[in-house]
Amino acid sequence: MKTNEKRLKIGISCHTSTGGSGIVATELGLALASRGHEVHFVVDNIPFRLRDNLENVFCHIVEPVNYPVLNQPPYYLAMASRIAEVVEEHNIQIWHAHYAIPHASIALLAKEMLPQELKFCLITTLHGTDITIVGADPSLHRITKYAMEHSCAITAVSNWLKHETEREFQLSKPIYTIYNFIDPSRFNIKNKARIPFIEKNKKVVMHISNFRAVKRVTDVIRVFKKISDKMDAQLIMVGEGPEKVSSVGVARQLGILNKVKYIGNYHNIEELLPHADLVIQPSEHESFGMVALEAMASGVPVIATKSGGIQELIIDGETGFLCEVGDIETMADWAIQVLFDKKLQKEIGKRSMERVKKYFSVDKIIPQYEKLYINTINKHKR
Ligand code: GMT
Repeated sequence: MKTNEKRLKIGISCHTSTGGSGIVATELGLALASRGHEVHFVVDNIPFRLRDNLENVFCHIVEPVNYPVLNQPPYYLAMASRIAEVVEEHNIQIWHAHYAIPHASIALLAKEMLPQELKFCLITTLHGTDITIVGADPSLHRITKYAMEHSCAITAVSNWLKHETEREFQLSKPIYTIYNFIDPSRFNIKNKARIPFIEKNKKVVMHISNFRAVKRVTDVIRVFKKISDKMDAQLIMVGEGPEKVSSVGVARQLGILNKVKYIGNYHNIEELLPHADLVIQPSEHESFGMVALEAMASGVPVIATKSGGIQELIIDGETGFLCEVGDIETMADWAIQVLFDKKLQKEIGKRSMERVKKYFSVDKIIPQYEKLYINTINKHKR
């Protein structure tokens, strides 16, 4: 089947908790649906950011059987079955798997189960830790490579991730870079809603993540200690994850726990971000840095690290600051400078918003996915 059709039927599988890959997959689905495509999610739960009840968005929840003989409910197999059913029922042309593990291999299994005339085109989007940590692990290296080799097209969220994947897996096919995106109009909030835990007359420093080791959340606390030695400030820690305990421990040790608020996951991040004077994301590496993008879209300066694809987003000194991983001193110096200098804070915020609009807005990125879908369908005719 050749297609010039404007309206595509697209399936999406992704992680549904607060990670960046699930957020990107959900926002992509919503944006595609609002451009008239029919979008079917097959997932374990309603995705974290699935906010609108759009006419052409469908969410199929996988419910694996739970039987005592099985030591775990066979979720991955149930998901493959569900994808095959959804493709058959709705005649889906493209399946878009987000985060190689396990979604690309699950989709391949679903494809294997379908008759020739229903075999869909599998697009796999690599998000970062699926390659750098999980897929690179010896236990999963082979299946990750297999899933990528058998995808009809592969995308990565930055050139850095594309090159890392090429280096680690030596694939025989190209990887296309398609950056993370946001809708700038959602982030350009003029009237800030009052938020009870944001204290007036204090500088507000924020960190947002899933508190995994790669996020180096204790560095955030150490930088904040230096900030709070110089000015009246509060630190808002947004998210949940395994390193939260150690960050609380460091804040207690440094005697600043009363200035740090842990608010857990927060749904309307676009309402929260405008209250921040600064966002600190000191990750070991970020393949793109979705949080930094959202902060920039809100006009908030970001301090991040010179590591990974985030260097394709932030121009050091112009639209934020990039420091060496673990360099608490330099991060604190920039933080203090930008927090004291309202003019600098504003200039960086303004340039950041412009950069986001120009290169990372929904209008710039979604057509790149649409083009890839259509080219892939035309290349892999059913
Ligand atoms: O940040 C995480 O560890 C979660 C991870 C995910 O897959 O959910 O985020 C990755 O994907 C995001 C969306 O493409 C990127 O913006 C993040 O930079 C990336 N995280 C890392 O590379 C550590």
